[in-house]
Amino acid sequence: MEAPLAVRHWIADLQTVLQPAHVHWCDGSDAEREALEREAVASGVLQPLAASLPGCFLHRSHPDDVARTEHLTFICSATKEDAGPTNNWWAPDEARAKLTELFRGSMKGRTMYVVPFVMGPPDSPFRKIGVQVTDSVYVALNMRIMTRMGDVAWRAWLPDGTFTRCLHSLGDLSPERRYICHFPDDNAIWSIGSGYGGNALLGKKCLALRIASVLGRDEGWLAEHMLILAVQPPEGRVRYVAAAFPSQCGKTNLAMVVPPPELAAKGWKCWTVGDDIAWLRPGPDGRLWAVNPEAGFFGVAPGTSHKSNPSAMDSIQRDTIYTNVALAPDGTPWWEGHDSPAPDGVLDWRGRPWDKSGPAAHPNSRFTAPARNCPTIAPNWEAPQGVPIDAILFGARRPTVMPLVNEARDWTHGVFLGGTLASETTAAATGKVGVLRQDPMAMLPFCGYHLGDYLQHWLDVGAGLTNPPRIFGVNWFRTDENGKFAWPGFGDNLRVLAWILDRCDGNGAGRETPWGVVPAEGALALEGTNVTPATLARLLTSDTAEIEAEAATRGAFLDTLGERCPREIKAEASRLSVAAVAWGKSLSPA
Ligand code: GTP
Ligand code: SPV
Ligand code: MN
Repeated sequence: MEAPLAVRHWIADLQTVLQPAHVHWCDGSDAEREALEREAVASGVLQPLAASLPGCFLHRSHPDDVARTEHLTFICSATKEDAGPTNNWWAPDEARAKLTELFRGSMKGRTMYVVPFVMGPPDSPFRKIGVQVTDSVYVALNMRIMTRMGDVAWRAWLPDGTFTRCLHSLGDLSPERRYICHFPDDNAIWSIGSGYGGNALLGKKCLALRIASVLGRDEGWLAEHMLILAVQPPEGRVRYVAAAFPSQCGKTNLAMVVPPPELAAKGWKCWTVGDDIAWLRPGPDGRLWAVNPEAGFFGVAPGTSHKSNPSAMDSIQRDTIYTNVALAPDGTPWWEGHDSPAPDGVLDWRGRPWDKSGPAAHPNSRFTAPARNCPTIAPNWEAPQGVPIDAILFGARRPTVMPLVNEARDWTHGVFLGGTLASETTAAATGKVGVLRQDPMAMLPFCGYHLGDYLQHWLDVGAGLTNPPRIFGVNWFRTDENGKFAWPGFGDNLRVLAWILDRCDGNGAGRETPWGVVPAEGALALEGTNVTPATLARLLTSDTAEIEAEAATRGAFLDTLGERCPREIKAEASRLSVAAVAWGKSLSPA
């Protein structure tokens, strides 16, 4: 099928700048996939894996190109104020001039792949269209898994002809000449110098979050860094939960949660709708409806095993691209936290015999697998209108302070809790790991405009909902006195979801704290775990002084947003510290 004229003109213009040796228009067919895979194997970009893993390949990225680079990511809005204090801003003209220099001739001797794609189900009224130009066959093959790629995009072309122009080149892969630039006013993304993940698969964080968040602001919806999960309590109807956790904080795992034996025996069931991004819209019924814009999982490999995430393990047995994992001599991938210990003779993520001086697999090594491979994919995961959300969760890595679960008083309180979320940094982005930072709604690296406006937009969307989801905080990462995780996590997180859904129904016993309501004693089912009621009580408690300090930190963060931070949200920070003091007094009768 022929591309629309606007696309053909754009590509012709790009050809003169990029000067590729060949142009390949991707159609998305199986024959094309096989041809691209052969090409990638011949050039050493991909390595076929064991015959027991049909259609699976290993890719080793450049060792300086293994994660998102937030300091090289820019929002090029008309003014710095539009990008806000949390984004790197670059004046659009300057950014374009600098990058044009780098793009000029960058595809000499290379093939330029034109990758049309749809974000969202192609028959969804909420879909968005992108066209990515790239000189990376790895990126083209990943986009084929992560999006609906090929001629389908021409068939799903929007009536008004809008599409996101996504320009990508590996350049020379030097971090010195790496820039990931977003032009929200032009609906365009320019990325050069990286072939990895969110830097290079432009449909994902660049389009579906940074650009889409701006489209959502203008069109009345929300683009969020959230998983979407379907849960059916015994004899109940199917409920839907959306959860925002920062990168590497458990979205894929919760999206694929498997009920622990005790809950499975009672009849609990779960299905996956999405594992990383949700587009949320108010529906005509006054509820919030969620669509997963992606078609695959770009999941964290380390820690993934049949024990922790059997659904993910089943999803990655075929048609999967593994990036920066270790390689066993039998041609199967390996990583820390895999089912079995490291086999003898394993090659590390750089392809060298593993000398055990560091991890064998890179901590941000990943698998790219089609969502349809997932045994727990929800039958309605591609529903054009999405699924109606009952509960929104905000969660993060917090060894202390934040309770295992807490229920926000109301939408505004929930927007405050989510909007001032803090978490320890992880290997998903370059930089130090384990540093506590404010990551509002898990969107710090992904919101394409001023965060104060973003919080206001959340309030506005909430005000338009007659039946809004309830909002909760969760924290799977509290540690005990030995620094070990005190909550078993993974499948057992469904125990927390069970209480959350009970609360949504007006049931579930709770007790008031400054964080909102937490489960009352005995309200959270523990049989089958080794968690004692005393441990649970500790998981649900925060020290008064800690809460006060947390309120101050959150308030100070909101101050950095300046005038654009909604007053109601700032007031919540003061309210939290007052509540902490009052609560402390009520606990110590002296
Ligand atoms: P991104 O793809 O970067 O957005 O990450 P994500 O939010 O999908 O995180 P993911 O589910 O891949 O988990 C990241 C890491 O956290 C993995 O190493 C998991 O094993 C670990 N993890 C996930 N859920 C839990 C949990 O409930 N408890 C504990 N202790 N660890 C968890
Ligand atoms: C994340 O960092 O949140 C990811 C991986 O999901 S990436 O695609 O690199 O953004
Ligand atoms: Mn993510």
